[in-house]
Amino acid sequence: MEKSEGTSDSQRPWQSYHTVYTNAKAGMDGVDKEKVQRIVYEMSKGSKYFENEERKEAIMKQKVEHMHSRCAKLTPADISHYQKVADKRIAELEATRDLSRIWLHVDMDAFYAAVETLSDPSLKGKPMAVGSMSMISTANYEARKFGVRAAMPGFIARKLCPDLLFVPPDFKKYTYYCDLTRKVFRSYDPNFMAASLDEAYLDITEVCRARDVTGGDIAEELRSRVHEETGLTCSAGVGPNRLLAKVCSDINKPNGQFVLPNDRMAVMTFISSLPIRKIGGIGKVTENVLKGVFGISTCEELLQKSGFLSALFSHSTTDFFLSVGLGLGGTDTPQVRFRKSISNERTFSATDDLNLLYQKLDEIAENLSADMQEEGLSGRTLTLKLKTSSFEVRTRALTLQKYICSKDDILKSALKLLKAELPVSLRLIGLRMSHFKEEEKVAVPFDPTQKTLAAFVRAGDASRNNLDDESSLGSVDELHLMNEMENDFRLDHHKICHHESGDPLDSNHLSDLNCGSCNSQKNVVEQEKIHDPSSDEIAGEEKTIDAQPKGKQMLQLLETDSSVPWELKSCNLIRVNGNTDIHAQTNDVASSSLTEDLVWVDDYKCSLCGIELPSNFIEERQEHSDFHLAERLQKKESGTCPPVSTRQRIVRKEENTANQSRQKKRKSASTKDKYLPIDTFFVKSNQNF
Ligand code: DCP
Ligand code: MG
Repeated sequence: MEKSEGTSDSQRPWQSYHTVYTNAKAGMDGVDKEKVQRIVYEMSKGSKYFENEERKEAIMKQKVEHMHSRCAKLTPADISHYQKVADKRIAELEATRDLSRIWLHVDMDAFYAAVETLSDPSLKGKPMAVGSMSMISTANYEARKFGVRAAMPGFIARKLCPDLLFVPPDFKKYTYYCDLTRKVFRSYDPNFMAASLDEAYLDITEVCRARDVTGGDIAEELRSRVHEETGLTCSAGVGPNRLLAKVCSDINKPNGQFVLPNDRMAVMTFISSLPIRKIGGIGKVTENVLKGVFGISTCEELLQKSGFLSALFSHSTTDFFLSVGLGLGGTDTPQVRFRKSISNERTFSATDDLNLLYQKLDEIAENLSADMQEEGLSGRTLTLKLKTSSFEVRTRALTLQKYICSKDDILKSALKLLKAELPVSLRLIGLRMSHFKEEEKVAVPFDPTQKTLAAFVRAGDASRNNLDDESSLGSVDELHLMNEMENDFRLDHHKICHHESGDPLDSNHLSDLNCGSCNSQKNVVEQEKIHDPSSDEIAGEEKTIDAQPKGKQMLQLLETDSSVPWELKSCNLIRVNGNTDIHAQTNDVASSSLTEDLVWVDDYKCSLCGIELPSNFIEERQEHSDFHLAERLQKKESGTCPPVSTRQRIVRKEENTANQSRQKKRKSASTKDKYLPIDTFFVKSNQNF
């Protein structure tokens, strides 16, 4: 429908319906956005997915309003104080600017679709998508002209583009081509960082120096070598750091490149007018909040509003925003990391059929076991992740006395966890294993989608891997900054299995259980992160700022998925009530009693041991809560753990009232309903502010 003057917004409700697949990707510049939005709106209306999107939208609006009112309460004295804090931080960050390195980010063009076209040249020039009527993984550039894109359900794509051809995914092929591209990347930077199957970061400083050529020359050469080796095209960005290189690689897609010189003025000019959404780590929620509350649309405005940001966001988030405003990003090559968890999950059409659910669990256990055995890993903590038919995400953990890796052992434990949840209708099941044997920990190449506190402080870097935070067990985007509401699903981790299809909308639309998606993920942790000198630095800074007026806790809600309260999400344990039932059924299962014990005081400190972890370090927090979970279980098994009902939470004097109120709410919730729906919980949490 064309825009017509005088038509009110209420007559065009699709205009405010934004979902991952109404966002533009490369190749979608000329698309009639309003038409796409209307079709997506009309075709999704009434589905559970739609309801969930609406709920998330409402929560986001609530967040914006809350922050708005906090912002309005700032006095001139507050503003002046926080401006000084921000100016000092900007100067400190500026002092870390490193223009000595040349980074190249390379990203294959329409990767899966291009590989399929190589196999079947008859697809050339025709609009085509890889995936099914349920979900598509990617679309070629011909299809993108119609608004078709990754993460969109196929039946909507077909409506947008009636001639659209569908090709089922074939991960073996993608891995094969991925390996070919990586051989080329390695010849320019042996320590290149893979960010997903189709993208990588290369430090090309040395090769440029040795051959006395420019970054642009290397980009040209690398792209043509990739083409020679694979027959596929790719795009590249060259810049003084990874964050900028990533932004640059998207500018001239497909089959193009963009070079940003290693010059401060050039960087500042480039970044100043850059829309914030182009930055990896800034997704829909962050964009809406920054725009809605502070009127920030461009990176330059992040610096202009630095005082407000400093007043209302956590230190790490403010640092991230300021770093973006300065065009800073990662320039170092991080050290070897160790894998800290490994996971496998599957999305399928929602079902409560026990046989099907057990079958899925069986397959996932088998895949997880195979991955673990391939890496020679055995672990003790198994986490089950479930997404219900109404998109509620639950996770349950279990820690065993012995290390396991066989399918049978995994399945036995997984079944215990799943049975405790029945009856339930599910659309996703995942399993994650952590707590590996020390001697088995496998060093893996750095993955820029993983982030640690130390690395963040050093790098101020972000990679646009807008993972669906509900979609991958323990998945982390580079900054974990705010929760993306997107379903942008990318897993890499050098693993074959990477596919999202499934059933984002109501299963009435299409039910094909065999079309489910499957993901493997291996998470890593940086060695010696606790002793990183730069983390000491930030700790010092925190003290200064912690002395400032409180009131940031509520704002931290912004930094996680809108649909999952941050403190629950960070513990990755969603259950908020009725935990004792589970304990009665199995001694192994540690449910969310931990969420009642572990509170992130001031959104920084673990109430159980005092370790400091900012809220956006979701993976680290999850690992940390797993640790306490295991500890609790061991005590329980040895009979030294106090019963859940008599738990003694360490409430520090600085613990915020918001957390206390949440605790109260949880305790007073009906014991009949084991699970307080996330949205209900969220509303309740918000009422406390
Ligand atoms: N992918 C997926 N699901 C998503 C996004 C991507 O399965 N939601 C897969 C298919 C893509 C591949 O990952 O081919 C790489 O993702 P990109 O975002 O790089 O998208 P493309 O390479 O397809 O297109 P381009 O990079 O040209 O925009
Ligand atoms: Mg790509």
